[in-house]
Amino acid sequence: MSTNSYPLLQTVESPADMRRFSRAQLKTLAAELRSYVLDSVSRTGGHLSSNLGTVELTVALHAVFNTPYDRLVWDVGHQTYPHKILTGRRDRMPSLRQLGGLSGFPLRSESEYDTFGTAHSSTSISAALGMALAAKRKGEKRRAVAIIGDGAMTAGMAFEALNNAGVSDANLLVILNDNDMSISPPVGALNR
Ligand SMILES: Cc1ncc(C[n+]2csc(CCOP(=O)(O)OP(=O)(O)O)c2C)c(N)n1
Repeated sequence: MSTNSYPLLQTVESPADMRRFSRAQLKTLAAELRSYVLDSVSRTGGHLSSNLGTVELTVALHAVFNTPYDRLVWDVGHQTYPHKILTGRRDRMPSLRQLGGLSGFPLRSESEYDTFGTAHSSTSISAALGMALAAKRKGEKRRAVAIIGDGAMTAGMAFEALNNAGVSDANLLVILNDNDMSISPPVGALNR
């Protein structure tokens, strides 16, 4: 992959680099990031559409929050390729899902930006709530953000976590990525 096609993206070794960008530059960064995801996934295979759906969201989250001090918890984790690319793993994308290469999911041993190891769906709110409560007990001002899709949102575990979060005073943000698509078109009453 030629880095010439990604002049702004290639300057981002960690999210702190992009926090200096103007809003217009962040838009350009998102466009380059989208191309980079397309280019790399077309070579390695892997999840494509879910990652195309999180490009702008990932740029926005890393621009607004002070990651890795603030913690992002991606539900399932199949949509974290843009996150991996912006958090120091861009050049390792050709090794995605290969032996010894980058995991296709968040992996705590891979990066301090991967706060919670996933693949199983619907765990993010519960995990982020635990992180938020732990931060509160320790008097730390770090934020916890769960990002969950409309498919993952249909599971009981997500509702247990919401039930618990709603009565806690933890500093937790839950983002619903409601793109009307699960592993296939969504079914059931909640979607409607
Ligand atoms: C417990 C469990 N069941 C099933 C799956 C398979 N699975 C992977 S992604 C996915 C759907 C994800 O849809 P959504 O949460 O809407 O996220 P999107 O892909 O739209 O970002 C499912 C069911 C899983 N990872 N874990």
